[in-house]
Amino acid sequence: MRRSFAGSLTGALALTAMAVAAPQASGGAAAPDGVVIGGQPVQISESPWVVALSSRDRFGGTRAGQFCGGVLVAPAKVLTAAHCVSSDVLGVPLGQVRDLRVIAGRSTLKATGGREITVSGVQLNPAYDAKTNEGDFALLTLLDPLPASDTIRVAGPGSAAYTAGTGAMVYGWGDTTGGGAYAGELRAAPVKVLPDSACERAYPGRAQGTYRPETMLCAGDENGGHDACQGDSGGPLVAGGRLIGLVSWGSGCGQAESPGVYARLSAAPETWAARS
Ligand code: 4AZ
Repeated sequence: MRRSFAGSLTGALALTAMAVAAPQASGGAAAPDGVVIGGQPVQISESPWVVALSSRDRFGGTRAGQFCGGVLVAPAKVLTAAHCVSSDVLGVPLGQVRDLRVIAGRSTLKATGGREITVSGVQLNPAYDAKTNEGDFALLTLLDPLPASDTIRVAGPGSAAYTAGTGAMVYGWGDTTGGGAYAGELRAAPVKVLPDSACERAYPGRAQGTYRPETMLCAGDENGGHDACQGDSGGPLVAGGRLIGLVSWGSGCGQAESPGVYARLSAAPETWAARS
């Protein structure tokens, strides 16, 4: 049983360690069909703005050190979740992680294509609250820029893309089952922006965390089966060709009554990404 952020972060770390160890012990487990939950493999060339956050030092080499997702919003700027660079996730303070990198242009983590670029700076959203997970944004600066054509634009605050009922896609290399089966290839799952009331009902506070519509976005599948999961955090939720959310938190994965909670891009610091 997984709780929201604080509990799930510890879980994410433990599950990541398991996922790293398991293929070595078994000689390579087949990846179940899922993800992200209920997704399909996608080519990175079709969504070049999806990147993986990596530290082999902290997470081992089996999955190229992948532990979160991110999104290229400018040639040398990657948006991710603030909680992804917390010591809860990293196991040590950020300053002690010597090999924090972004992997771009690679669908299959263990392949050698694309580029691995050193993260030269990390800015936390000044409004991020680690207790409530409000404003779950961090901006990474890359040592070397990527092509401008690989970036994605952010939906402006007034955009219809944030409206309940909008179809969206969530991308990641995370758990495909909710049981610690991590995807070796980038996957994407179709979800819908849900009314804030769906997440307010699911996460009224107390043990599950609290949904705050000003800074969070509710998305998923009313019938369950399509969702983000552990390891997808920081990755993109895209609607109408624009970034609308970052995978942030939730209770379990793919359950109809517990939708995914995303950091709402309209609440990100204004100077962090080009909006249109
Ligand atoms: C996590 O812990 C996590 N089902 C991410 C997304 C969701 C749940 C947990 C949403 O990274």
